[in-house]
Parts: sequence; structure tokens; C-alpha cells
Amino acid sequence: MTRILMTGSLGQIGTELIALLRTKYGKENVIGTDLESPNEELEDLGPYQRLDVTDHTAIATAVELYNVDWLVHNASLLSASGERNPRLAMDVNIRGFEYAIEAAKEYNLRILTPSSMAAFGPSTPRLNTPDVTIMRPNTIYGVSKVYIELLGEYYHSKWGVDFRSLRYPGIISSGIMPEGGTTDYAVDIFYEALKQKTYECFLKPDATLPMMYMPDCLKGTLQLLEADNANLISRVFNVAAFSFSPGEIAAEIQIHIPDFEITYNPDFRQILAESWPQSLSDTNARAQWNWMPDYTLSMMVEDMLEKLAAKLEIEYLSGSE
Ligand code: AKB
Repeated sequence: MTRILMTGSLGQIGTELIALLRTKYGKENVIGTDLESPNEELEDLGPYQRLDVTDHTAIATAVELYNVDWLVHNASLLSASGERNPRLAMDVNIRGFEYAIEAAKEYNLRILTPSSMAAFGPSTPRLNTPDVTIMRPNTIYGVSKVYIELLGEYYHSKWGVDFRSLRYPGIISSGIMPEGGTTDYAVDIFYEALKQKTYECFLKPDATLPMMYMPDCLKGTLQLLEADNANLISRVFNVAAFSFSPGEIAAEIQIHIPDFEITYNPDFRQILAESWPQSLSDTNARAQWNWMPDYTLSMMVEDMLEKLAAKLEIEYLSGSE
């Protein structure tokens, strides 16, 4: 049975991905790690240990201890946190990945680590952006993602390390809140729409960005993680679902909550959003490992509102019903 170690297992994606992997591969075969100390609740879900990816021996030690085959390296600071603390972003995103890929080489692991649409920059063509194009990001988060992609490809071509990566768009989910990203608004807006019927957005109304619903993110991540190596011509893939602006998602929410109102007070994150593509081309992912999203924007909005209303115990009747 495959054994998997995950860093960043308490993050927005990690929490849901590790639950899925534990269902598939057995709870005892998937080891979660993050900065939080172990507690009963975490250990109930499966093996868990505290791991700081900036400690240069920590990943390799855990890999050896648990005798794993795959490493899912999620630990990362997101774009807005990175701009607030570039030094920490370099330590976590860059040094952390170097230790992870070294461990993958030494212990012959398959390694999957997320990249992001933030690997693109202001000089990248913004519409239907392909996998390989101009990549000159102007955020430390984007710089770290380009570095990860190139270093992973280098380890693959030089030493045959089975490195894989998806460039996620903004991920929307009803579970753990994202933290420190620019696309976080697209999650916050649902909570505020349900709780307050009003939301002040830190991006402009027309800041269109690629986005994806968590069930598709999990499906795609699992597909690439499990894909037959022989079918992979590339190592890094754009994945796309839909794109929207704050104005458009607000209008979609208003279909269900007609008295919801959005206001705008753009901050530094608007500059970040303006430097990223508005839509991504994912033809390589579709061709090489059959990527295909299930959720449209309207399906996602309906599902998010239902799930969050239940979670927040807010009575909510869809306006479209
Ligand atoms: C962020 O907003 O920083 C992330 C990303 C685009 O990767 N969601």
C-alpha cells in the first residue's frame, strides 16, 4: 500500500486533500504534518506530527521515519502574506521546497507540490494563458512558484525525480478558510453575504481572475498524483474551471440573496490581481491526464451557499427556488 506524507496538512487544501487520501489509501498510511502541535482531535483523524518545513532535516527525517512513497508538499505562504513578509516567504516557499525535493531525490519519492497562476506576471498574455509563456511574476509568492517549477523540472531531468505540479487558480471552499491570499475574497464574500448581507471587497469590481471549486481542485490533484508517469510529457500543468470578477460573483450571489450588497475598497492586493491572467488554458492537463472540471460558476455558488448556511446555522432559502 502506498504511504504518503503531507506538509501543510492543516491548510485550506491540505485539510480536504488529506481526508480524501486517507479514505483512498487508509488512514494509517497518510501522515499529516503542519506547524500545529499534535492533539487528540488531529491524531484521531490519522497519524500527525508537527513539522516545520524550514528546518532543513525535518522533511527527510519524517520521510524516513514513516517510510513513505509519496510526498505532497503543500506548505506555503500565499501571495498577500508573502508581500507582507518576503523573507519568511523565501524561507517557507523556497527553502522548504529545496528540502522537500532533496528528500524526494534521496528516498526516491513521487513529489507533488502546488504551483499557482501567480507564477505568471504583468507581461504574461492574460487571456487563455498557456502552460509555457512569459513568466516574470512581480510578487515573492510568484517568484517562489516559478523557482519551484524550474527546480522540480531540473531534478526530474537530471535525476529522474518524479516531480508533479498543478498551477491552481483561486480555490473556493466551504471548509477551512484560506489565509493570506489575494483570491481569499471569493470565499469571504459568501460568509459575509450570509451573515451581514454586505461585503467590502479589497479588489475592484472588474478584477477578473481564474477560480475553481474545491471538489474540482481535489479531483484534479488526485488525478495528477495518481497519473501514470509514462503518460506525462510535462511536469507542471495549468488547471482551469471558470473565471469571474468581484462584480460578477456578487451578481451571482444576488440571484440567491437579492438584498446582498457589495462595496469596493481596493488595497495592495488589487495590484497583485492585475498582474495575473484572467483565464488559463489547460489543454495539456486535459490531454495528458484527462483533466475536466465538473463545476460551473453557478453550480459552485449554489453549493457554497447551501453548505455555509448549514455550517453557520443560518436559515437560507435560495432566491432562485
Ligand atoms: C493567492 O491568492 O495567493 C492564491 C493563489 C493565486 O495561488 N490563492
